[in-house]
Formats: sequence, C-alpha cells, structure tokens
Amino acid sequence: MENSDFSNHLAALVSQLDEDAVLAQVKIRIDAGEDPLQIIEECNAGMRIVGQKYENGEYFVSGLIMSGEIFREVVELVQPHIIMQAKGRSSGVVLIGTVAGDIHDIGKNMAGMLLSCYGFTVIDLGVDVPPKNFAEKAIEIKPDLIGLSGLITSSFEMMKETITTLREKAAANELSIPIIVGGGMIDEQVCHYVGADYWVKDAMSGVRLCQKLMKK
Ligand code: B12
Repeated sequence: MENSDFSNHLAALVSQLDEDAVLAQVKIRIDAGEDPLQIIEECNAGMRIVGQKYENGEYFVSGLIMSGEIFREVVELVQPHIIMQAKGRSSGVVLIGTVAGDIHDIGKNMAGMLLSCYGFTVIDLGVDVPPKNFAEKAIEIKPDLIGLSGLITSSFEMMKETITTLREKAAANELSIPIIVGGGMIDEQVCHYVGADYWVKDAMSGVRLCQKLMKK
C-alpha cells in the first residue's frame, strides 16, 4: 500500500469508529518509527469526518463520544514517543482551559500535553471554566501565557467575556499576559472578535507560538 493510502486509511478507520483497527494501526506505525505527530494529525482528520457525519445525521452523540474515546487512547499510545522526541526544550508557564459552557477537552488536553513535552509548565483549569476562575488563577500564578479552548459556536461569546475579565483583572494587577485561542472553528476573524492576541489552528502551532513568545 502507498504511504498516502496508508494515511487516509487511518483517518477512515477513525471515522468508522473502528477502535481495534485504529489502535492496531497506530501501534504498527509507532513501532515502525513513524512521526507520532503525523499519526495524531491523521486521527484528527478522522475526527473531522466524524463531526461531518454527526452534522448530516449519520452519527448521534454516541458517535462523538466513541470518537473522543478512540482519540484519547491514540494520544495515550503516542505520548511517550512525543516526549522522547521533544525532551529538554524551552520553558514557561501556560494557563489553559476550555471556556464556560463548553466541555470539549480533547484538543485542549493535546495542546497541554505537547506543551508539557516541550518543557512548559502547564496549569490546566479543565472544562466549562467561568471567566472569573480564569482571572483569579491568572492573578494567583502570573503565567507567561494563557490559552483558551472552545469548540462550539457559543464558546465565542464566552471567550470574549473571559478575555475582557482577564484583561481587566490583569491591568488592575499591572500584568500583561498574551492570550491565545484554539479550537476547531477558530480563525482570524474569531480571534479578532473575542479580543485575543493570537490564534492557532492546531496544537503544534500552539507550541511553536508559545516558544516564539517566550523568546520575546
Ligand atoms: C468528540 C466530540 C465531542 C465529545 C467531546 C469529548 C471530549 N472529552 O472532548 C462530546 C460527545 C462530549 C461532544 C459533545 C458535544 N458536541 Co462535539 N464534537 C466532537 C468532535 C467529533 C471532535 C472534537 C475533537 O476532539 N477533535 C479532535 C481535537 C484534537 O481537535 P480540536 O479540539 O480542534 O483541537 C485541536 C486544535 O483546535 C487545537 N486546540 C484546541 N484547543 C486548543 C487550546 C490551545 C491553548 C491551543 C494552543 C490549541 C488548541 O489543538 C488541537 C490539536 O491540533 C467534533 C467535530 C469536529 N470537527 O471537531 C464535534 C463538535 C465540536 N461537537 C459539536 C456539538 C454540536 C456538540 C454538542 C452540542 C452535541 C449535543 N447535541 O449535545 C455537545 C456539546 C456539549 C458542550 N456543552 O460542550 C459540533 C459543534 C458545532 C457548532 N457549530 O457549535 C461539532 C463541530 C460537530 C459537528 N460538526 O456538528 N462532542
């Protein structure tokens, strides 16, 4: 099989929610020394197909749950290999969390995991985090950077509110902390709307951005 067929194959298996086959493929490819981030990216493509299938009524919420579980297991398998690749890079403290009203955490956890692999100290507030909790924690620990995650459209309003609260509290405490937003539907327009400083489309770009900001 051509390499590209092989790649599409993994995304297809995820989209078919074929847990056993996905995990078997991932193990084979890790053992063959393939790039763990590439494997994650392909599974991510499969997750996007699951989202489409949910949208067009082919899958129900149980399908979303199942895909989330498969993705979690994949991350568990590849994580040690990512840590081996990334050992001993730059560091800083990053406060992350999923905004209030949103319980999606797979992407946030991945971003947190990769940031940790690259030497950042990650404080994760979890999911459904009210603006005031973000602000209080930020004042308490004074992180170098803050990362907000949100996957549903209604998260945008909450990101906006969270960022307003964060900026007010930070200014009152003479702090200025760059805020990054991430999540499947985030783009330049959303970033501007919610008042964030930066946005990323995937976790690895998030790591690169954090490294760049720490150098400033
Ligand atoms: C799995 C899943 C679920 C699971 C979540 C499990 C979990 N523990 O997270 C469950 C079943 C709980 C769920 C629930 C719901 N879901 Co859902 N879900 C998904 C699905 C299929 C995959 C999401 C995912 O994990 N992707 C994989 C990760 C790795 O990708 P990611 O999150 O985008 O993260 C990457 C980047 O964005 C970035 N990133 C993300 N966050 C951050 C943060 C920082 C700081 C950084 C640096 C980077 C970063 O890094 C990641 C890796 O590259 C998506 C479909 C899709 N296309 O995304 C729908 C989707 C997000 N869900 C959707 C919906 C509608 C729902 C529900 C409302 C369904 C319902 N009727 O109950 C509820 C919402 C509940 C709530 N209040 O939050 C819609 C949202 C549509 C919209 N416009 O609002 C989607 C898009 C499906 C669809 N196409 O309709 N869902």
